[in-house]
Amino acid sequence: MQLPNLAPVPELYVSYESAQKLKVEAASLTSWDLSPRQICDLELLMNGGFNPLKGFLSEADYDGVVEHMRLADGTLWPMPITLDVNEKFADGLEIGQDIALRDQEGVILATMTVTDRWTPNKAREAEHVFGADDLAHPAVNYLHHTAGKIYLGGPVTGIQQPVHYDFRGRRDTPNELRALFRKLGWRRVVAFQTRNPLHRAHQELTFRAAKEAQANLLIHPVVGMTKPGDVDHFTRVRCYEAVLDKYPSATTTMSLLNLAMRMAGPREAVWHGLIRKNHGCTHFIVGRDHAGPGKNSQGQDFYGPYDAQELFKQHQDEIGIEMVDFKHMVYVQEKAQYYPISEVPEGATVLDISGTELRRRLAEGLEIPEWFSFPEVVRELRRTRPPRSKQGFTVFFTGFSGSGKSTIANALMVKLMEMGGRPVTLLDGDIVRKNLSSELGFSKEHRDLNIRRIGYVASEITKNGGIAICAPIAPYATTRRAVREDVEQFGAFIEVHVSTSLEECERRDRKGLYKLAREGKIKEFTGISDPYDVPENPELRVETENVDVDNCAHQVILKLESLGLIAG
Ligand code: PPS
Repeated sequence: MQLPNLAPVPELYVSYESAQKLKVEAASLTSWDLSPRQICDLELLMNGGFNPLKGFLSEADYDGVVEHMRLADGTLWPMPITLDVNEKFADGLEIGQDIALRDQEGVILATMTVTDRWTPNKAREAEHVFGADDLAHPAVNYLHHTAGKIYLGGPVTGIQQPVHYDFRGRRDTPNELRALFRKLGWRRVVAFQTRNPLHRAHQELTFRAAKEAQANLLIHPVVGMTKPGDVDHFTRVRCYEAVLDKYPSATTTMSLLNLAMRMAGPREAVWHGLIRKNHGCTHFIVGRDHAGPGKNSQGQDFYGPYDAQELFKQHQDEIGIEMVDFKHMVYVQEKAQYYPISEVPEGATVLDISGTELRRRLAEGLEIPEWFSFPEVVRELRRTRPPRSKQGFTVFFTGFSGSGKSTIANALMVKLMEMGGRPVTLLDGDIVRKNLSSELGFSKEHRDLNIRRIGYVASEITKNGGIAICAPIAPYATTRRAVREDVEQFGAFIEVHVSTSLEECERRDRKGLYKLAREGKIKEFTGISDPYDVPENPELRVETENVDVDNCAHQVILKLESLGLIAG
């Protein structure tokens, strides 16, 4: 293996003076507001992390990458880095036109000359790049549901780096890291890629990798976009900082990488290798199931456990970085020490805690032993992931007007307030319509907007550890599902169908609205002249016809207890 050439990698930025000029000129160009993923990609394009790419892929490069992992000129590149846009934006463009690329606040980060515009075959991209056109794969799901229909390609001219307000001192461009290694005299550097908190086993394996490669160690965690559901990067970086103290500072450093991962297993490993090569590293740790996306829709792993290592090995020379294979480390009780699983002494007691088991212990507030992790790391994780009985959640009642939703929701609120511990907010249908949604009517579009607003507020409350109780009619299953997805990013979502029949609601007619609806004096009335999708799998269905309100609210409390959301 050659020693690294620590000369700078080419960047796509123009000089400071040219950037100031270009920024003014670019203000009058047609501009595209970049998505969070595109901002990550653009940052690594501009700073040389994706060297040798000079911009978003052209159609010929894209085809080569998708089919053979190679750009049109034959250079190895495994991941399509494409600028996806919507049809409306693409239709307004001419080939050869310059466009401005803006971040989400509207700051112009770069310009791009559009040389290519095409409609990609997304199923083919999914099959080739991710191994299957299966929506259980997060990047395939993104491809079909988030990415725009049209791709634009062309060279990029960098004006400024995306702004980061967090952990600024820990972020380095490839050239900054190269300069650091030069300055420190680090000739051999092994990079460790991670999207998870580091525990003792990781420390052991990185120690071993550095020793094996006779290299210094770069802990290089991804803080851009990782797998949905991962521990957020703020928490992780606080955890990494705690662990960094346990490494000898003369041999180890940490830098944050603003990469948007795709969880593409083998192809991703090759991509990660190229990126680390650009950051001046000579060695790269590739693990079992590297960048694995989990199970497919058939319940099987997308990739074999060693596919990534094999593909990496095949292309190692071309990548220009040497693979150090990740050893699965386990704790041997009798020796009070970590060993690679293949070297465990015979008959010894092996201890291990899987990611799933760790999440369970955190969720239930159970012990996490010192042999497994560092107390500082566990403390950080517990702060972010309190046990379920201290997390926020949303109870979402749905049912016909007059079904009893508001009455049960009120009773539930009072019971939860009696228990104390978490703030409770009631977002009742009528109250929301007086405040949040006062300008809305009852068309499908307006109802959807109303429910999405309720969902947004509920998800914020849930995120911040509170209890949101919602009680709208919410007649459409798709909208309820969207709200569930919003909330479940942060905590539990309990859908309660108040299943009072339409006949009973109409018989009660507490507000006299059914009569008016029958007479045609209120239009689009749910159940009479507007549809209601009965929830198929709510967490709970409550009957109100022969059951009193207190009992209905109690059923919800029991459900919450059984889910561990309130202490029994
Ligand atoms: S929705 O569909 O979820 O946005 O409805 P929601 O915000 O819960 O509002 C329902 C309350 O508004 C009154 N109302 C109507 N309901 C249904 N259809 C029509 N056309 C309508 N017009 C007014 C009704 O009193 C509902 O209150 P609840 O509390 O559900 O009885």
